[in-house]
Amino acid sequence: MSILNKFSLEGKVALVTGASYGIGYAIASGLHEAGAKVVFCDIKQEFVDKGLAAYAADGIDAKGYVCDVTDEDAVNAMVAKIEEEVGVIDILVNNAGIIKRIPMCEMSAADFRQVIDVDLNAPFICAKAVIPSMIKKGHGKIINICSMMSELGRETVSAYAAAKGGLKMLTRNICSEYGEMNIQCNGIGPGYIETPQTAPLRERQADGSRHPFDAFIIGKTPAARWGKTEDLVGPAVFLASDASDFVNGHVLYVDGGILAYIGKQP
Ligand code: NAP
Ligand code: GCO
Repeated sequence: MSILNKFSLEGKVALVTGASYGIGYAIASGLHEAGAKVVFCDIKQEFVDKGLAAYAADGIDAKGYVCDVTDEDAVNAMVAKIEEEVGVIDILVNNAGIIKRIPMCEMSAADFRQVIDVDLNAPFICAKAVIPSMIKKGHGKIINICSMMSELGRETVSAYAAAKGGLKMLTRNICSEYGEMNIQCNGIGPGYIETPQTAPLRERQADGSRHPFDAFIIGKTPAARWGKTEDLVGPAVFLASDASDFVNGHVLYVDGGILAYIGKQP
């Protein structure tokens, strides 16, 4: 097989969670361009409809399902429906995620649990739902969308950091348990990416100047810019394809160099 063919996703079925817009949308579009049949889910019908319209406008024949990824019965029902309507899922991208930026001592246990539920429990639920069919088929790729917060902490994101650190370890554990069955589970750790999730950190000040966090991130990133969702597409196609068949339990940080850098000298 030629090296370029190893990157092809022709004939594969890919499920990307929370992919009506943002990082999930870009990754799903890239997997489609590499040949995969794309299926996505979102928690609200309104967003599934918007997602379907956006994919159609980009010439992508995607299938969308309403599903709360924290609800195990709903996830199992969706996976069964996808297998029946589209085929066995070859590639799962656990992308759906939320963040609550609240100082830890002001955060309720209910808020903390909700972040853990969406960002950590849901990837477990979705992976568990697809692995049995992957084993029967003889291969599978699971990509968990991790974060800088899988490695680093910062004020106000205790629940998110706990969940994304846990997701890095869930990634290694899925690799450990199912590597022998030819399932590769890897993570992508995006740096700071321009999406609605990070919009509050980039809001312009009343005088038109940059948000202090925006300036801080540019100073912390050797690439000196925020990431674009397209920056994540090449790494996702690589980890979804046969080209990465001996890469397992790894988190590929796509961060413009943040984790390598101490930050700009004042
Ligand atoms: P986003 O713009 O907020 O999109 C997240 C998506 O997940 C939305 O479509 C959202 O749907 C969906 N979702 C949330 N809860 C869900 C649930 N229970 N069931 C199904 N879908 C659900 O976020 P993003 O910035 O694209 O981030 C995508 C992933 O990358 C997340 O895991 C995030 O933590 C991670 N990440 C982001 C960055 C960044 O800088 N943006 C960096 C590192 C990692 P609704 O809108 O309908 O709620
Ligand atoms: C924050 C951000 C981050 C990013 C991302 C970094 O408030 O610090 O939202 O958590 O979204 O996950 O990789």
